[in-house]
Amino acid sequence: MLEKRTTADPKAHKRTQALLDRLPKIAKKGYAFGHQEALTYGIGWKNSGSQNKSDIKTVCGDHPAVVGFELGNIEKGSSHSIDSVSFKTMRKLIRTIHKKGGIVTLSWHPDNPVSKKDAWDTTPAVASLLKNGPLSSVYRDWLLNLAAFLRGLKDKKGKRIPVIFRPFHEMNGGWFWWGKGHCSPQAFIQLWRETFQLLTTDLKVHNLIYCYSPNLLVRKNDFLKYYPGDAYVDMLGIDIYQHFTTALFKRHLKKDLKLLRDIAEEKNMPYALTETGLEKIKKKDWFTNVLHPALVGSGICYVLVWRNDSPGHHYAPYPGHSVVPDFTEYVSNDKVLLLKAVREIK
Ligand code: BMA
Repeated sequence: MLEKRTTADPKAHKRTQALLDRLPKIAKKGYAFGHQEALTYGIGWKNSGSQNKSDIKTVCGDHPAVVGFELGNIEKGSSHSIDSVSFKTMRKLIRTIHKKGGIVTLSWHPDNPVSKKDAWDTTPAVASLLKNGPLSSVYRDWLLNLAAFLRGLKDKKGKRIPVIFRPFHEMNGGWFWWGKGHCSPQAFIQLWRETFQLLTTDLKVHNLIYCYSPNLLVRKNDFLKYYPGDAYVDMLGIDIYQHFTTALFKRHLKKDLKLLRDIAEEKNMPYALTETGLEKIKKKDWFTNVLHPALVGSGICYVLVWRNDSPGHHYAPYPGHSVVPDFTEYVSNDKVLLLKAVREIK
């Protein structure tokens, strides 16, 4: 990034702007390593809020620098997320990470408001949520609940904690109700813009860095197909998982990270690999020989691997995992920044 970028939210708190300014500084030193729900739970344990634990720390001595949390269910005013995490605990852990100098990113898989099934139910719903749509008041109520949580993210002194907010992600894929084939790009863009307006103007939420984050690209021009505009976005991301061969994954990373870089540089925005992973990490040199070579020098400010839910669904090592030696070597690389390294970058 060549020059300072101002937050999309004109009333963003100073600390929000400071977080946005910090991201390119991180990218200059390497890239931050992130893990979804790192402190919330891991394989065989769950945090009630007071533990200073993550699978990553147990394995290598330091927490990830970026920690993701899932907000799905917050819109309904529920006490627990779709992954059964208490929002009270989540709030505590967000405060913990922030205090330690780490960065928080929030994903959101809201239920389908029409069918009332989960986010993966693709009954068309976006148009109904828009202003003048039949469910616009339902959506306002959702955002009221979301905003109450976001505004409630405060440190001990009562100052708001800035976070990276990544709503309606992977919209160029067809698996969520806000995704490709279930709404028009125009309706998606309208939903994003209205969400931004409601959160910033009506609900006075000013601690968000807005991250636009499609999935792996199929065609070159796909990235900006659902893009709401520079006035509504602070940073760019992309989600790329290894679902098939290593060779294919490497090709995807190379091509898409280059494309992401070109677009982000043109917009003067920081950018990240906002989700990645190889489920169960059965490849013993995945971190050192697959992930790192693709990321080093790519200009991203962070990478985030998905959650450690269970032995059958996890993306980061835990004690006893066959990838632990490789991961330990990976994080010893001075371009891979864990919490202690990132807290020094202010
Ligand atoms: C998905 C899976 C789901 C989970 C969701 C939100 O990728 O891990 O099991 O509910 O993310 O965290």
